[in-house]
Amino acid sequence: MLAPVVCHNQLAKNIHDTCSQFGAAHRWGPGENETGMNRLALTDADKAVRDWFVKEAKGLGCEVEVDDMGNIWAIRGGVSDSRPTQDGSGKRLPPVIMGSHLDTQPRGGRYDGVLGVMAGLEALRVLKERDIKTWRPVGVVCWTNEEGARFPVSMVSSGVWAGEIPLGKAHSLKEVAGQEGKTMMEELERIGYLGDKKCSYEEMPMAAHFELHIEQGPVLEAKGKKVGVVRGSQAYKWFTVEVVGKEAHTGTTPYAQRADAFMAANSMIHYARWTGEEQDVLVSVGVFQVFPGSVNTIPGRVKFSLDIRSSSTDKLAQFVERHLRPKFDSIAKNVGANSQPCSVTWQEDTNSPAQLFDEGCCQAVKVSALSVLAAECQGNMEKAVGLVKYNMVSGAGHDSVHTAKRCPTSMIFVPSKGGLSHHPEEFTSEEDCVRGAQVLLESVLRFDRE
Ligand code: HGY
Ligand code: MN
Ligand code: MN
Ligand code: MN
Repeated sequence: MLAPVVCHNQLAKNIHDTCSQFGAAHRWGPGENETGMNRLALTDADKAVRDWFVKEAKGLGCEVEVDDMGNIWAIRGGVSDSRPTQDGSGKRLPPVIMGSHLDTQPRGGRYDGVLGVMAGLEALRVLKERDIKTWRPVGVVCWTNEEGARFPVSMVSSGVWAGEIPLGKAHSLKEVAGQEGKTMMEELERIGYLGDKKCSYEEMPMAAHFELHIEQGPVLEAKGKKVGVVRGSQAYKWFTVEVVGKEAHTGTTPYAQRADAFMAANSMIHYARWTGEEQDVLVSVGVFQVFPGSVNTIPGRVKFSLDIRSSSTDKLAQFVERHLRPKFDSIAKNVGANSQPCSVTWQEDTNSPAQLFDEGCCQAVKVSALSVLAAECQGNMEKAVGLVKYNMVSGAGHDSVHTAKRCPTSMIFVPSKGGLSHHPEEFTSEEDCVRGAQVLLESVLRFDRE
């Protein structure tokens, strides 16, 4: 094993501390398990954990920079900093980065995103305490608003970094339906994380991006695997669909005269869900608004989110264009639910094509996972090989999806209990967390030594 062992209880403590101190434990129900994480992007809870992270990183001697999307870059210098780079540019070599996110879902779990950031911090601590010199600079980046739970474009900051999303569009993003409508820019300024560094791969290049993340699905646990080497992620799109009908009195308006926006939307969603299953496309509605929202007024307007996912980018696009859009139009025009026509409009919020990760980085993760597991299995390579799941494709989106467009990238998965995530009972054992952190550090050192 290349890397010194990551300290078990320090990592466990950091995860516990950041979860118990910053945006945690909102009790929603009677049971102990009804607590969860509520650390939405750019809220006070997010600010608090960011401030904690910056203090910790500075305490480890890192240079800490914030860019104009609020991403926090904590960098530990490398030997090459003091040498003129090969191309004579005199510029420092781009850092090898361990990245993930600190923001959560409204009732999120304790590991989604924060594990990758805490493990990165722990890796930097180990390098410092053992005085291990890396050739390249090595660092951790905390990406802003990965979840998209507050501002409706997920992975937005890594998307700006990769040049996929214009900065202006990201800054002007308003909170999702039902919140106060603040923009990202306003909230970045309010919490003091509107940095002056330009968030772009040209200004802030990375040599590589490794992300440790919980699997958030059932595969590793079901197959008895301890580490997943992630080869890529599936495609997904988010839309906001608006249906406009006509408000009217519920007691006096015959069906023949109704343009009921809710009933039209209901038929659309029902169609999308069942056709999705036929076409092996995942369809979910997480946000649903009815206007004016009165018991005795027929809804004149409805807005709902569509989260659509498929292993194939083309299949997802065809599903939307050939199935959903025409069917939604015909439903709106009064097929089924109404006798009077409604109108339907679509707004595309997130568009994330299926993305493959870098072969070299995946190899570094694979060899590192085997090295860590072989040490655990007292050198029994056969056993170690059986504990790794190779070539996993992530069902969830991650910032690595965007970084992979601009630098070598790979991800490391550790098991999720019951495959559950985006839920207060999301759980990954300390042992699995530490093992993942160890593989992360090994992967970075292997890449650095290439
Ligand atoms: O939506 C996702 O897959 C991720 O949690 N942002
Ligand atoms: Mn995540
Ligand atoms: Mn998530
Ligand atoms: Mn009345």
